[in-house]
Amino acid sequence: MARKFVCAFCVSLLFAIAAAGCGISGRFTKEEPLHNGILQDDNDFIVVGYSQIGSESDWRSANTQSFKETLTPQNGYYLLYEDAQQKQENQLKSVRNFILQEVDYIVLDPVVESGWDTVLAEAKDAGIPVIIVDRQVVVEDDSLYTCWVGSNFQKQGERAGEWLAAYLESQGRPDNVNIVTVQGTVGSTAQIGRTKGFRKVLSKHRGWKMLDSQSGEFTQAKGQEVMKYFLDTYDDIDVVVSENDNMTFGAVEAIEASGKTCGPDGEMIVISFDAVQTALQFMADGRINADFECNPLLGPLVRDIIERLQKGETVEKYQFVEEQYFDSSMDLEEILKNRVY
Ligand code: GYE
Repeated sequence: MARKFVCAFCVSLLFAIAAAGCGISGRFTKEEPLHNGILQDDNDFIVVGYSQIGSESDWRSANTQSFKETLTPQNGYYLLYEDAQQKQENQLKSVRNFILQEVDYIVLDPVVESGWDTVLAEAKDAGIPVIIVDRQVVVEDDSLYTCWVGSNFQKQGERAGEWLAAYLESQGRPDNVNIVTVQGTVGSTAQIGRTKGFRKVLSKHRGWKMLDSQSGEFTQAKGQEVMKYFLDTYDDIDVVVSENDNMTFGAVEAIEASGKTCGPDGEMIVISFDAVQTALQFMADGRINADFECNPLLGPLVRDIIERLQKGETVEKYQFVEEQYFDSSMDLEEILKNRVY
């Protein structure tokens, strides 16, 4: 299925490098597609160009791994993987390279929502279906991409707000709290949705005051920096909403370094998003209160979409994944035993 260009040279070269590195030799089947460094029959492979945002978080690593484990030669795929290091300009370059290489499908996880119209129109003109994953794009013409699969970020934010309201009540605490938000990459769907969802609940509580919101770019180092600034600036923070786990790790470190405490027995309530293993461990250790899951395992869903498209079937334009939440009242040791990311 792969088109002429990518295959002959790049793919065989990359396989040759991989084969040399693994010490593979002899005759290759579809499972081992090389013979003397030459791809046997590139028509056997569906070539997917995958433009990933970066490697800024544990969530992102689990997401990348999910694609790399699923779109394998054994499953009939050749994956061209590009890490954009959180820069849209890098993603635009990757997508254009995929178009030049005449890949069969493009999978795009867009760092921010805007600025994709031109490049997606180029993909459409080249006849290459684009599957958007995780974050979304906002374009004038929705037919520029085939479909999207990912999380309902606004729902995550709303659930976080509702959890806070119920928690304050269960603790007999007054509905009178000062909140700060460590936001994700501004303009990304994960930031927009989580912020909007939480603010929707906030607007219903007169006693909730949002003291400040600043971006920690979804990274631990920036999360720590932003939290340190909040702690230096405000001495009456009751609740920290951190829009992903890695920023939360940094924020908790900043809180503890300042001599303050957080978590169910601490002075500050900490709410996080993603629910990766390390965060649930933080929760089990009493350092954060609640975490709203974001499922990174999108590889198999995209494989399913591609397989349906290959058969000429139509796919739903938007597919949301199922998610739950965790808080410190749960049996976290038990949950951690089965947690895969
Ligand atoms: O929450 C964060 C990551 O887009 C859902 O990006 C994703 C977010 C996730 O870096 O950890």
